[in-house]
Amino acid sequence: MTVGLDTAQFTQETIELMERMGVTRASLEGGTLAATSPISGETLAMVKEDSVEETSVAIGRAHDAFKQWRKLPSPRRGELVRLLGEELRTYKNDLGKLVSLEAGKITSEGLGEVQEMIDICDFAVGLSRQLYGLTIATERPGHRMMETWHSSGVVGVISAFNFPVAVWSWNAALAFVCGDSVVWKPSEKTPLTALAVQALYKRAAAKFGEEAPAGLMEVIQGGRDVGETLVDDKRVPVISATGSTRMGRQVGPRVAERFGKSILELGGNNAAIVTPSADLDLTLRGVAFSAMGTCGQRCTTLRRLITHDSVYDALIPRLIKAYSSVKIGVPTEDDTLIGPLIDKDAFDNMQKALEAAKAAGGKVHGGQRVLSKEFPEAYYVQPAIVEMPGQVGPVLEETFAPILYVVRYTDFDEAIEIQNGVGAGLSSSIFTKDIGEAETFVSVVGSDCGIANVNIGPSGAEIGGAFGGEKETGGGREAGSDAWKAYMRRATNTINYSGALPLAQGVKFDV
Ligand code: UN1
Repeated sequence: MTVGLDTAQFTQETIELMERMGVTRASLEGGTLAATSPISGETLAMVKEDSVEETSVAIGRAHDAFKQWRKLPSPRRGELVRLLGEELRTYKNDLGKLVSLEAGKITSEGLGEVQEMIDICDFAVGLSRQLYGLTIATERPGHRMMETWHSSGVVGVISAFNFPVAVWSWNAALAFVCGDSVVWKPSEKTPLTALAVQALYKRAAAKFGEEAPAGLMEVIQGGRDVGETLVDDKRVPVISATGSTRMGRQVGPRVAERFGKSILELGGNNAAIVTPSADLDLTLRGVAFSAMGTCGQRCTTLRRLITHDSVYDALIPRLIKAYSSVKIGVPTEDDTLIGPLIDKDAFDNMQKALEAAKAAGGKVHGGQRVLSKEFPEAYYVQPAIVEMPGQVGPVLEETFAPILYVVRYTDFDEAIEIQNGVGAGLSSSIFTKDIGEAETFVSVVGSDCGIANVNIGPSGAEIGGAFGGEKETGGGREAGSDAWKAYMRRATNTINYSGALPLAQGVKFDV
């Protein structure tokens, strides 16, 4: 671990790699939004914030762009996304590094996030030739009935700090091939990665040519008022919001009030069940990545380990040992596995949750702040394992930090009940060699989550599947499978080529 990061050099490096991606120096200076790095807590740049008026003008530009863009055949629209994927391939190292510097992810996870963007671009390019509608049997002779998918309009994307660029791409790559334009409100904690993505998008659009209208991809930076302006604007038929359940509770009703559609991807309180037949070596590795990776700051992070009595003593002490030996530190250094928490609030919330766990009878291992001498303005923590007497207190809530609560079970049905006994319904998993248990877990009477895995942890999903969850997770689906349908509007068309006018349901109306 490096003691005493050379912060001047660190800022310089950030600016240089942003300039390589096409961000102008002027856009990094003189603004009112401080971009800070969780690695050291230092300010890397001062980014301009948009006013409510500027936000509204940006939405207007995106709306105008949509009216042009929707007329282009979707395979041609796919070409823009292909070019975007090319830029991402070219600048994978730079953008991945910037994700590490701004969000605190370790190198492989920063790169992995950009890979996820490349993957969704590839997916969307293929999709651009597959926006299939149905032909439906009609009861009327000489008629044909079909379903057509049309572009929706402006898609508003609200994203969180923890996947500062991939979440944008799951939405934007689909929206573009679907013929929609995008207005993106990134997290205030990660404005720089958004600027970099905007610059890379611009390069792709310039290569694509004039058919990509100005305003097809707008970025609005700022706080709550900027987000609210986007959420309330009638020219934005689809809002895709990723963040806390608290945020979703506000966004969902506001969008519904004006009959917009929302795609909500909110909190997770994800569990893994460890059964008597589990391969404990594999379980240990799966649990370690899912629970400690990204410093516990994924919406898919493993937060509850529901462990059978018979394997508890063979697994939990080993896990506690593994927890105490992981390398915590500067995320861009080799071998670091755990980077910093995003900020002081995240640290305070973690400590509050640990206090509440103790008060509820929990036995806490780890969880303390580390490296505070070297980085007084940054928040590095020892990931925590908490042995709980049951699923009570803070175990029922998502705390965005590396805390893994362990509870015991004896009976399989009870384990499923514990798994499903929380508000959120994002991701889940089971470690077992018993086919009956595995199949039950993924069946209708098993996990109630949008993602249910066997012999892997709940995090680290691929883009090919639909991503999202049920209950307080909000019900939205992004990325793969048929998630594209949420970005389009469906029209049912009946065409009469018979020369007669038979009415459906045998209705007679002769005039
Ligand atoms: C998130 O934390 O908002 O499944 C997204 C995963 C990642 C995405 C997480 N592919 O862990």
